[in-house]
Amino acid sequence: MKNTICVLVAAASCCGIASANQVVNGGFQTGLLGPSTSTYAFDNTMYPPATWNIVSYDTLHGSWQDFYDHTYGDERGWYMIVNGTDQGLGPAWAQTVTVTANTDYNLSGWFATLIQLAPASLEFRVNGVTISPIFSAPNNAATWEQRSVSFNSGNNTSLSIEIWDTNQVFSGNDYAIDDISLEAVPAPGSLALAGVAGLSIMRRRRP
Ligand SMILES: [Ca+2]
Repeated sequence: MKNTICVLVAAASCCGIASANQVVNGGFQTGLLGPSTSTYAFDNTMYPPATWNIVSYDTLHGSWQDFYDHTYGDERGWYMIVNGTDQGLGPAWAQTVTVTANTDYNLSGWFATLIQLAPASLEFRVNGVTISPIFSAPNNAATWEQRSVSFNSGNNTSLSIEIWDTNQVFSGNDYAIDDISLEAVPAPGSLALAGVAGLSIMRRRRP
């Protein structure tokens, strides 16, 4: 039994399955949105609602605070800024990712508020279906905070993972996103290991 456990641990660690982020350019370090998409409009002023841009420090809008990204916290970093929608629309951010079927995943992102006024009410969704309670962007401006949710991939091998804004407030409701991550948890090797460990405990309990 011990030999079996060792093999499973080695297999999990050698392949790096546990730590692979399925989101491409989730830190926006290309300076571009792609391959992610948004149903909002790209805008260089950021004054209209339902707009986005990718910035390094200057958040463009005259009333918003300027600050560095979450990835580096200095001039090397890039992040997405969003002027929240006041009319519904689809996801502010979305990306279609490859997943393993029937696997638990943790979806997370770092969020900041651009102006301390009506913080955005956000949701994580998969294929348009809500998988998280509504969560608020940080109350204070220019402070990065992580939000996350876990879900099971079901029968899917490809999913659209999405961030939706449900606030629909015109004034305020402006936020930033960085370092979006989708990782399998626990690793397939750990799941098998837990199964083996459970079997071992059951056997010990038998008289
Ligand atoms: Ca970044």
